[in-house]
Amino acid sequence: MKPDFNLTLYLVTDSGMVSADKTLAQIVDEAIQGGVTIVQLREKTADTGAFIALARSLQKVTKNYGVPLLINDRIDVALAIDADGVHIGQDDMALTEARRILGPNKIIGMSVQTAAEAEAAMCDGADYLGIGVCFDTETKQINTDALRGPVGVRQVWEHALEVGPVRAVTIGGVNEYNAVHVLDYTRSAKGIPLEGVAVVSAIMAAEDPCAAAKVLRSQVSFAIERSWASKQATAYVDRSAASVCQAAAAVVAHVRATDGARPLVQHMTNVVVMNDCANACLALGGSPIMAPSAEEQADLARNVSALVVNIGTLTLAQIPGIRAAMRCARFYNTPIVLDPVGMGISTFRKSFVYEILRDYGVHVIKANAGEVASLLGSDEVSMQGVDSIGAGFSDPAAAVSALSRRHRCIVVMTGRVDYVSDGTSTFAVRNGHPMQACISGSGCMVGTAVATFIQAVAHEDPLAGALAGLIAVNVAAEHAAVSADVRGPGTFRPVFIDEMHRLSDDTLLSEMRVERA
Ligand code: 3NM
Repeated sequence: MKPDFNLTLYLVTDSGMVSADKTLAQIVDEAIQGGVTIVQLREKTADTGAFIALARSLQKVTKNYGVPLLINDRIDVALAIDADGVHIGQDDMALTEARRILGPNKIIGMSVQTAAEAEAAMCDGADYLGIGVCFDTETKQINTDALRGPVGVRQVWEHALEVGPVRAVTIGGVNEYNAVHVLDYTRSAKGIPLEGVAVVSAIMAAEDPCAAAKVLRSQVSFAIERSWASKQATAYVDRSAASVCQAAAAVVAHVRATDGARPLVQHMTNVVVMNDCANACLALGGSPIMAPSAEEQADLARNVSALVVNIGTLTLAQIPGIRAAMRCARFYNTPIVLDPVGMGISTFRKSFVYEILRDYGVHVIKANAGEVASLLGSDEVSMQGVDSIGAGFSDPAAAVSALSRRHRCIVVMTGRVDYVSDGTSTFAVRNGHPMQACISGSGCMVGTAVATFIQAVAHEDPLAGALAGLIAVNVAAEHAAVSADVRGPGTFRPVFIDEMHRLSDDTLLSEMRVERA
C-alpha cells in the first residue's frame, strides 16, 4: 500500500544551510516537532555513498515520527534505503520510468511550472505536484521565465483541477510572511486551496527550525481553515442586500460600542490627507497612527488592527516602510486596505502596486473607477491626475467583481454610485453626497473607514466590514451636506467629521441605500 501523506508543510532539505553545530538529521527532527508533515532529501552534489548515508540518517528520524521521506531525483538512493518515494523534476528520469522501477506503492511527486507540465505529470500518474517557482528565491538558480508568482501558480492549479483529482503544493520563496497570501491567492475560482506549501530556507536557514515550522504550520492551517476565502467564511455565498446591510450595521455598532478599546489603524498614507484621515478614524471610533518608517513596523505590528496603504504621494523613500508594514501585517493576519491613488498616472505607481499585490496581497482594494480600470488593464475610464473623469464603466458591477476575483479580495469602488464586491456578491451603494467630490481626501477617508470597521470581521465577513466603512462615511456626508452650518466645501469638511462622530447606530440601517448589482 502506498503510505498516506500530508502535504500541509513540506520541508525540502539543503545541507548547504546547515550550521556547523548541527546535523541535517537534527534540523529535520526539530522541524518535524514544529509541524513539518513530509520531508524531501535534496542533495545536488553529494556522492552516491554519502547520499545514501545521509538518507539513512534522516530516515531514522522521519520513521520515528511516521512522516514520509522522499528522495529528490535519485531513484537508486530511494531504492537503496526503501524510502517512501521520490520527487522528480522535468529534467530528471521520466515519471513513467520511475513508476516502473519503484512500483505502485511509492509516492512520486513532480515539479511543474506550466499547465501543460501539470497535465502531463497527472496523466503519467504523479501523486502530487510541486508548482513553482512561486517567488524569486536564492535557494535554487532559476530562469526568470519560470517565475510564476501567485497568479501564475493559480493558473497551473486551476488547469490541474480541470484535468482531474490532484494534490499540490507551491514552492519558491514561500515563508511565514507570505504563506497565507499565497494560499488565499492561489485558490481556484471555486475556492479550492492548494494542500500546503513547500519550503527550503524558511526552515533550513532559520535559527530555530522548530519555531519556524510551528509558525508556518499555523499560518498554513489559518489559510486553509479560517481565512476569509475559506469555505467556512462568506466569500462563496451569494447574499441579499438586506442580509449584508444588517451585518454591516452590526459591525458599525460593534466597533463604536467597544469604548476604551479602539482599533489601532496604521496608515501608510499620503501627505495631502493625513490629517483628515486621522480625524475621520477618530470620529468613527478608531485610533489612528501614521508611522511611516520601516524600522518601527515590527514593534508596532502586534497591536495594529488594520493597515491602510495609500500611494497618493508615493516616493521611493516610502517604499521600504510600506513593504515592512505589509510584511508584518501578513504575519499577524491583519487586514490590509490598499488605496492605489492615481496608479494610472505613472509607471512608478503602477509597478509598485502590481509588486505589492503579488508579494503580499491585500484584503480590500478601495479605488475610484480610473484606478479600477488601471488595475484591470482597461482603457474604458480616463483619469485626470488622481481623479476619474467621464462616464465610467458601462458595467461597473462586472468590473469590480472581475477585479475582486482576480485579486481574491474585496473591492470598493467609489464614484457617484459606489460598488462593493467580494467576487460572488456585488452591491451598488447609493448613499453619499456630491459635496464629497468637492473636498480632497474624501476617497481616502473611505479607505480609513473601511479599515476601521473591517478589522472587526476581516476573516469572517469582510464584505460587511467594507460596506460598514463605506456606508458610515457616506451617511455622514449626507447629514453634513444638509447642515445649516455648511456653505461650501470649506465648511463641509469639518461638519463631515462632526457627522462621522455623531453617527447613530439606531438609524443607520434604515438610511442604507444598497441594492444588488
Ligand atoms: N524547487 P526556498 S524552487 C528546491 O520550483 C526548489 O521546483 C523549486 O527554496 C521549484 O523555499 C526551489 O528557500 C527552492 O525559496 C525553494
